[in-house]
Amino acid sequence: MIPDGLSLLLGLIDGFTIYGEVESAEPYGSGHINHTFMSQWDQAGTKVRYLHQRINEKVFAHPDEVMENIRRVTGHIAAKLAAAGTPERSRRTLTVVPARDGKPWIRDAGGGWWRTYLFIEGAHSLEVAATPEEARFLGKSIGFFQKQLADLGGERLYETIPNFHHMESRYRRFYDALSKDAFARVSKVRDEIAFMRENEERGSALVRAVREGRIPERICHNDTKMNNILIDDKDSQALCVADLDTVMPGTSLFDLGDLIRTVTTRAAEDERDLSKVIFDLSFFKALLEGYFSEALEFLIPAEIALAAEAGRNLTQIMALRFLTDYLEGDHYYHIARPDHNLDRCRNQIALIRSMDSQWDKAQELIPGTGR
Ligand code: ADP
Ligand code: GN1
Ligand code: MG
Repeated sequence: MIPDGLSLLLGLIDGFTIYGEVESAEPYGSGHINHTFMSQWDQAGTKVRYLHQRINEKVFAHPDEVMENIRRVTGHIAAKLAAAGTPERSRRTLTVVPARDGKPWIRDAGGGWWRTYLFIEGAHSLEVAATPEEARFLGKSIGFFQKQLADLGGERLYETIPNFHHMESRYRRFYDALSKDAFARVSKVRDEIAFMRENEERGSALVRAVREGRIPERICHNDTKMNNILIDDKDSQALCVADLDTVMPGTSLFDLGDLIRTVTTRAAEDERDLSKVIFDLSFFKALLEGYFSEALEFLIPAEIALAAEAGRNLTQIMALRFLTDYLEGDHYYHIARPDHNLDRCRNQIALIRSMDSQWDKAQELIPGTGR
């Protein structure tokens, strides 16, 4: 029998540089990609928790490169926080707990890759934003994150997932899944396929802007959906940007776009009642204000001008990826029910339609467009 994730973890957990005795360990969080666990330890009478993850190797072909990026990025942010005298620094960036051999991972018996972080206590994440104020601080936290990494020196970071937000290559894969129709699902999704075809040209707006050199490459997070941002229970402000596997070269607009996708509607990403999937201009406005309060100082006008387009673009790429995964038999995203990926795809299409119905008003909220 293949051991489950928890058994694998318990078999190697003592290999991390953690003092004391492990008391319990259990699955944790609602991410779609890695297998995440939380453990509790007794350290001379103090209870301390850790976060452990088995890196998804189907998604990240080179976990050693993922960890090298994370080591550099978290080291850089930690040094900046220290230089600024920021309190509670180990709650404000992820801290990798190395293995006893000094490596930032341990391999399990099946070849899987495990890592450990300090568990950030007294924090939570949101699945949906409830108020414009939340949208504002979520935006600000990503603007600040990008700003902190703007001066990371040394070699270019590894591309942990090549062409991650490259719409044209995502379309190639979609057409491939369509022509194979390996799970006989194409006939069930005619409307969604038509939507994807109609929007293909517009969808490559960001890719074209990069290719033509109109917007610069920057280090960005690439996966800024809101549950990757930890919020302090004490003051309800953003505390720490987590889920750093995809921190790599990209554009500032990938991060802003994914924030817009997840923060500007009060509906969850897999909400099936599409009448609830509404793009809310007041959330969009607050999100932009928060993000630009940090990012305006380093962005160029061409990036700022594409802000609304970025939100539409990242929503479209997610609709396309959910649909492709559905056609390919749901092998990428964790699903909790049949048709989960199709529900997610329909939800994202509904969000794009809602954005489109308020497009001119959204554009007017972008700095420099004559409010
Ligand atoms: P996935 O790649 O599967 O999305 P994440 O790295 O996002 O996995 O982790 C899953 C969830 O666990 C996150 O959404 C976040 O809320 C929480 N989390 C991640 N890292 C920590 C940490 N160091 N301390 C506390 N909670 C964390
Ligand atoms: C995945 O890892 P997680 O759950 O935070 C995905 C993102 C998608 C998101 C959609 C590495 O994010 O690109 O936007 O699901 N991450 C990866 O919910 O593919
Ligand atoms: Mg995550």
